[in-house]
Amino acid sequence: VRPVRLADYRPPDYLVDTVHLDIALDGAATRVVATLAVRPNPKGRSGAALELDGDALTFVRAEIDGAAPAPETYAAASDGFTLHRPPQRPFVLTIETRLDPASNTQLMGLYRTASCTCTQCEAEGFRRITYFLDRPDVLAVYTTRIEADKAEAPVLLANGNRIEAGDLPGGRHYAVWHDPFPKPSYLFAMVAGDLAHVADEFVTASGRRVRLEIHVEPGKEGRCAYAMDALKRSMRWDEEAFGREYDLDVFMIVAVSDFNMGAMENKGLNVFNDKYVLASPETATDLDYANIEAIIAHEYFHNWTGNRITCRDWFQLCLKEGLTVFRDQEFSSDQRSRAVKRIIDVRNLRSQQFAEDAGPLAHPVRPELYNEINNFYTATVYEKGAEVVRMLKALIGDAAFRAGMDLYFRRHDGEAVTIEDFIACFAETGGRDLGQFMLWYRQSGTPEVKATGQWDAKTRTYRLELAQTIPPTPGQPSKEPMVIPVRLGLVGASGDLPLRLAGRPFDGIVALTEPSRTYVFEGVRERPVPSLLRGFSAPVKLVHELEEADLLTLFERDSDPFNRWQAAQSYATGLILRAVRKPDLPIDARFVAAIGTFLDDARRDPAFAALTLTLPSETDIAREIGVNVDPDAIFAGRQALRGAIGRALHGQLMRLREELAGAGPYSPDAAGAGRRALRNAALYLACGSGRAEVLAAVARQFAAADNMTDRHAALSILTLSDVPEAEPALQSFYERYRDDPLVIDKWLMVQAQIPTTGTLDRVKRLMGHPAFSIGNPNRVRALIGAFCSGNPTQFNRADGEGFRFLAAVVLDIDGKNPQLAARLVSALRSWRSLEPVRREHAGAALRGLAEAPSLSRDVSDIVGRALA
Ligand code: B3K
Ligand code: ZN
Repeated sequence: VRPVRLADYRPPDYLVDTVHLDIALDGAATRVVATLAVRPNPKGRSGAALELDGDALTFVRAEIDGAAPAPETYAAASDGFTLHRPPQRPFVLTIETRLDPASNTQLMGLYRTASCTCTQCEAEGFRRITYFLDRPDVLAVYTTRIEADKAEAPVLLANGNRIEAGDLPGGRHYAVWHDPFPKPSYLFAMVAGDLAHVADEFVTASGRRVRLEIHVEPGKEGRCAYAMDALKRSMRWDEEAFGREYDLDVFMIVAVSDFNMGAMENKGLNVFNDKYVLASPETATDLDYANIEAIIAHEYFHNWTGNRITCRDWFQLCLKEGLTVFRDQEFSSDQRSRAVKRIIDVRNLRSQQFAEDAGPLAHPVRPELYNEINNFYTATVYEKGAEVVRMLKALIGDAAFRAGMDLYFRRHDGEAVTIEDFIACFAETGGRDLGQFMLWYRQSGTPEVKATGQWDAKTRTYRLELAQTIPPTPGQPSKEPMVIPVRLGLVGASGDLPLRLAGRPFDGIVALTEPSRTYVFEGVRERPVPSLLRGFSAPVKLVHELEEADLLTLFERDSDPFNRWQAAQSYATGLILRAVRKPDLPIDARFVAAIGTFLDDARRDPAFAALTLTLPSETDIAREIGVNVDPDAIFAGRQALRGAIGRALHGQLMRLREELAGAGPYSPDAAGAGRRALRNAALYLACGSGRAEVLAAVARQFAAADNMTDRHAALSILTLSDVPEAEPALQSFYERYRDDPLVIDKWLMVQAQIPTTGTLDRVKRLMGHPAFSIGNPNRVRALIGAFCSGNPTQFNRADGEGFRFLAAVVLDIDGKNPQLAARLVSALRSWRSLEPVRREHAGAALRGLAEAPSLSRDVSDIVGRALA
């Protein structure tokens, strides 16, 4: 395969103004008639052939302006349709194709899921429905007619507003939908099936009434209330925070059970993985609720950032994704606790994106080359992409940022644009040159910022030197210095010291633009502890050697909650690293004592306290170590710290848990969720003591919980602790929820994460369990994904069995669903940082995959880059 390069971008030679799709669902002989109003693009090459994309299509016939073209004037194959000499004026091209949605196991294009027939077109799925200029810079107005058996598919949905519907002979019926907003083909969607729905209404700021519908499998209507509420809050928030109103008469969400990812922002008809719609206290955890809120918001926000203004080409993916993640993060921050949300997002950024950026799959936020675009829906494009927008806001200030967004919406509504177009708006409103800032889009790798400081008592100054380096990454051996916003303060005995920098009051942020720079703060009357990178103001690795006493000062006194949390994490990380290197040394009692003091006050902000009590993960520690990683040693080191805390503080932890016991029924709100998070974090640590009465409390919580959050937390503590109580709990959990696939996913997941040697066999056994299905992405991710990405010791077994298992499963899945298979392989993205024995096994598994015949482009791209 030849890679696609950003540098090769050319405008399309033809444009399509309108699309009429006539889709008659009829089992394996589903008929699609597409009528396209085509015209030469004044910006394209005149006289060029018209080459429409296709993928696995069966061609039936074509017409140009109502007449069949001569056979030698066109070519139709399963992977494309070419008109050799198209008319050099507007013309109407009609093409008929045949499809079989039921045999589409890729879940791209038109496919069958349990309750309906639905579509997924992003990135290149529309070409699996009909021949088209399947690229985001071809915007057309779509009218969709769907015809189906009325008993089988009483509900017929597509983008836009419904303009017509009626019955047909033979028990069939039809509906016609029209979407007045020009859109790229990747935003096309239709759904037909036997669905139930809940409806509501939203009145926009300007007084327009919008009908809201959530369509689900019949019987699941009772689980949509939270999603609907989140949708209405999202709609209001986008009006208030960004001045964006919804633009159609109806907004629909459809929940489906077979879906390759989280959700899809099709215009007016979002299609969701049912996992991110359906929730009830009995079946969903607080985390599920938070994810539903964030993803409902994310897809809704795409209506402006992605749909009304879209990407010129797929290299610009972060234009819509990074920006929309930033927007959904801001939404959740406003709905819940900003500090807590920030910590959760940074934790996720570090564990996913930093890991990606440090390994062979590293790529810039805006890649310059791809073999398979589906492999670029990554943490780098999404999460680092959001960080870049966040830095932009920090650098130019809130007001200029908002003005820049307003300008972007005004200037580019209805267009397909680039990152340069986006950034130009902020250069204008912020009144500054953002040339150097563009490096954030071009340079991959996580910059390292090294800080050294010195206080001078005589001159009352504090000299802070910041130096940046950016590690080499694939294809980018050397880097230029970036612009790095560093929010900071100096903390004294009674909190933040008032500072002056270069003779002026310091506003709390510096922008490092050189390889290194020294800042001299004035008026520093006491020895301060620097609090750097407050709020995680840039996606960098901060290297700042602080004494443990200084970390404690920050933990106790920093005005920035993120850095209070960070100080505790850094301290704990240091202790675990020490335990990994010197397993025989006892754990530092000062840290444990500080946690004890902290517990006295933990009730004030339970959600924050829960995060503080959550020890750095094994993956965090592995990233910190970087080379020759031994996951077993890391596991043992982390357990040593957990054990020390549990043994010293179990009484206090269990009392705190008692005091926080909720009164009244479960509610998924942030306050309740925070309380439960703290109780369960305390229980997990207390359980590290190994004491019988703590274990008994976990087992009681499992049996008596009135909500899934507490029941699931208890089950996961039991399984992680490898105690005899785990098996009966797993058994009873299964019996209770066997008919609820989304809950059974949790059952699969906790088992996949048990950190003991029997787990691989267990996972293999579970693949044969009736609850498992290799064709369903949710089941595969819950069992195999959780094992490979969420069980460091067992996936990375020293005998290599974990890697060989992954390779075998990937080969099996690749034949059916390449996107899903490719996702699984990325569990090996950090293989080079393993110690030599494991590294050898992992490399062999990758090489084995590389040699397999008929590998999909998706998997061979990931494997090829992982081995490069
Ligand atoms: N835009 C979709 C992701 C599509 C992934 C295609 N492989 C969901 C989202 O980011 O909102
Ligand atoms: Zn998105």
